[in-house]
Amino acid sequence: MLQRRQLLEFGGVAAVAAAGGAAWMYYGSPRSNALAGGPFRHYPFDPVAAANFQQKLFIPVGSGPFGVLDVAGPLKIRTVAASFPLLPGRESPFLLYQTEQAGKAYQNPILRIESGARFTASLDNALAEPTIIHWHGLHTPAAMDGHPASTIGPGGRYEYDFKVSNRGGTYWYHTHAHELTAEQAYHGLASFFLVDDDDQRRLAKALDLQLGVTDLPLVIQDKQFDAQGKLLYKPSAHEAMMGWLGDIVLANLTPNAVQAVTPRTYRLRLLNGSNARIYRLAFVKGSTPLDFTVIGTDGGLIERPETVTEAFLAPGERLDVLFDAGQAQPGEDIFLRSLAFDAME
Ligand SMILES: [Cu+2]
Repeated sequence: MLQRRQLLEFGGVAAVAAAGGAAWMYYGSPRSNALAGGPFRHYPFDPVAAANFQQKLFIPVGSGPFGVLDVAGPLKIRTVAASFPLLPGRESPFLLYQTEQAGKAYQNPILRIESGARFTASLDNALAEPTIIHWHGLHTPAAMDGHPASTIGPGGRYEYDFKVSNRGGTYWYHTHAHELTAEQAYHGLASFFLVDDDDQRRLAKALDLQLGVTDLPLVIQDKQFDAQGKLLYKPSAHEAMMGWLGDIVLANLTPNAVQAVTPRTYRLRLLNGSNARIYRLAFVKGSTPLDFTVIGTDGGLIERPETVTEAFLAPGERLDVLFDAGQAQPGEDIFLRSLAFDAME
């Protein structure tokens, strides 16, 4: 039962704000470092210390890592072993989905496609181990779903071809390799799959939202690193069953991220891409929780927006929220935090 306290004491993904520009910071705070098995080892990335939020939040652009790719035809996707500097200046082995479109290269692209469109892609496995892609949340025929039984070996290829019948919303894709899903996803094989439709466009127009500027996909993940800053993954038998927890919380692969914001409404597409950690998210100014509005969940936009001051997000779940950064004065910080909770209540 000692394990249980470890979940509870976790405090934050943090965000943000200052003024004319405020800032978002995303941090996690395992107050009891028991979950990392010792004192915090990676100064200056201690997720509890607000002063350490100095890394600019990674925000996707039109190509490159997590670039937004508006699907305009069949894609050739390759899984490759690569490296990525998760902790600044420290390369870590990482697994990536690579693809190209119109002369631009992407790694782990944020795929965006119109509801009702046909999605066609081949997956080439250039890893030394088996893999397969699962389209999380999308309604697909069984053979297109990336079930672990469809796993392909090194050098193998899988062809996907299905109609995107879901309505607009925030979905995602990730590895579903038989018995390797947790480890491969932890090492990078996951990204967003955004479905657009008229409702989404009306919302964006009404609120003047722009993907990558004021409409921000935000994947939250906890990870552990070794002394060299390389990703650490070696669950004990118990952890293999209960889930591997990290002691650094990354927002869009950025540790202790901060983002300047202006006093206006932002849409955040929150995705819990962690292996096992549940977050109880709140936007906090000082010790005051601020209002935010839930507009969508795993199935797309909800019937009626709901204003709340906190929300739970379990692994794999998405939450589309609107947050008014005007709740902070110029120069003030707002933190997106994960509050402590008792998982057994
Ligand atoms: Cu999934």
